[in-house]
Order: sequence, then C-alpha cells, then structure tokens
Amino acid sequence: MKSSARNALLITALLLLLLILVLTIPIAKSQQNPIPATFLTTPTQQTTAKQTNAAGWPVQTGSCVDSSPALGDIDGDGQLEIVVGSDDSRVWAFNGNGSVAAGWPVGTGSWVTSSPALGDIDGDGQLEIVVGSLDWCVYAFNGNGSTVTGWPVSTLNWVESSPALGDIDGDGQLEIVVGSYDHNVYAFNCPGSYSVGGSPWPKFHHDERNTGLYPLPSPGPSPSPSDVSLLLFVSLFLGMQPQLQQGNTLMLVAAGVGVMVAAVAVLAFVLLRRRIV
Ligand SMILES: [Ca+2]
Ligand SMILES: [Ca+2]
Ligand SMILES: [Ca+2]
Repeated sequence: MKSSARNALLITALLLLLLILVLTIPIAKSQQNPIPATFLTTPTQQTTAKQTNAAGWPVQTGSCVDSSPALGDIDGDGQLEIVVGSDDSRVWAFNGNGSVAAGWPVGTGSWVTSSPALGDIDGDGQLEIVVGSLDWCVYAFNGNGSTVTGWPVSTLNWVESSPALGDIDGDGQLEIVVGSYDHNVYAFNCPGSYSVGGSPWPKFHHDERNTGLYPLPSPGPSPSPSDVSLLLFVSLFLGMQPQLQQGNTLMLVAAGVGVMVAAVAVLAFVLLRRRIV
C-alpha cells in the first residue's frame, strides 16, 4: 500500500476516534451525576400544584397536623393513599380524591406529630404503616386500619420522631429505627424481608434527599459509552437513526455524529481509491 493511502487511512481512523470521544465524554459525565427519577416532574405539574388545590382537597382532621404525609398503596387497589398523623391523637389515611380510606382514622393515646413510614414489616407482601405517638408508643397498622400483631411497643417517653425502615444489620430482615424523648434511639426487629420495593416510603419525606416525592417509574438504564459507539457504527453502516434512552437531544446528537462519520468515511474511501487506481 502506498504511503499516501496509509496516511489517508490513518487520518480517517483519527477522525473517527475524535468524533467518538466528543460524543462519549459528555455521556460519561452525565452518568457520574445521574438525575434522580424522582426529580423528573414537569414545570407544568409543579406550577399547577402551587396555584390550586387538587379536587377534593384540602381535607380536615380533628386538630393541627404537624406530621408530614406519607404516600403508598396501602390497600392494594393500585391507587395511592395519603397517610398522616394529627394532633387529634389519630392517624388518618385518605384516598387520592380526599375521601377517608376505609378503616381510617385509627386512634392512639396522644398526639401524632410523628410522620408515618410505609413498608412491609411482616413479610406478607402488604404495606403496613409505622408511626410514633406522644403516648410513648410506636404503632404499626395494616392497610385496613387494624393493628399489626405485636404492636404497639412502648418507649419511656414521647415519640415525636419519625420511624425509618431499613436493614441496618445486613441480615436481610427489616428493622424499624425511631427516637424517643427518653433520650434513646430504638431499633426494633421485624420478620419482614427488606427490599426497596417492599418499603416505598421508608422514612420521613421518603428518601435520603427528603424530596417527599413518590418514586416515578424508572426511565431505564443509561446507555454506556461502548453502547453509544456501537450504535454509531450501526447507524453508519445501516443508515439507521440510533435509539437511545436519554431524550431527543442525545438522539439528535448521536444521529448527527453518525452522519458526519459516514461522510468522512465516504470521503476517505474515495480519496483512497483514487490513490490506489
Ligand atoms: Ca390504594
Ligand atoms: Ca406486610
Ligand atoms: Ca436487618
């Protein structure tokens, strides 16, 4: 092969490498700081929530509401309920339209300033509601408002704290962690196996960032740089637009770079052929 042909091939390879790097570096950076699925709400949804009440809301309890609401499908009907404590000494559960859920509210011995946590604490596949009360006790209720066997459990003073659910000792079983005005932090064993899906609202304000947002369906895994490179070459040789899961912008960038790569390759091929012939 002539030196000019080798040079053309080398230049083409370098151009291809440069284009792939230009595409994959921003994607690699985005994977280092992924946007949580829970933040993916539209500006329209946020604006509407601030300006007007949802149909059926607000709803009344019997006193002040210091507790923060927790969301979950506590009755298994596929719709979210809203669970919250009240200073009327009760725990309330509302349907999405503001009506009181069947079996609720349920009483405790004093104000419920604690915020509920929702999880499957007994391993039966159904959600339970765990919440503290100023009657010194931690309560656990089934989705229909009945009390879970073995609960409530008592501390030595008010339980203003909000329970947190998780496997704190790595044994695959759930623990309930909660503080008390008696200066202690308690961790109660539960028979339920721990899983993220089994505890959709495991703590105050839902998650470690205290977003208070119920998780949206996952957008799916982000494409790796190698996947993107492969898609580019597929688009180059088959003339297809690559389908990625990071939105239209990335799709357009990938398609544009694919076209550029194809153009460079064709140009290099023509130049090389002229040299050889
Ligand atoms: Ca429901
Ligand atoms: Ca359960
Ligand atoms: Ca555990």
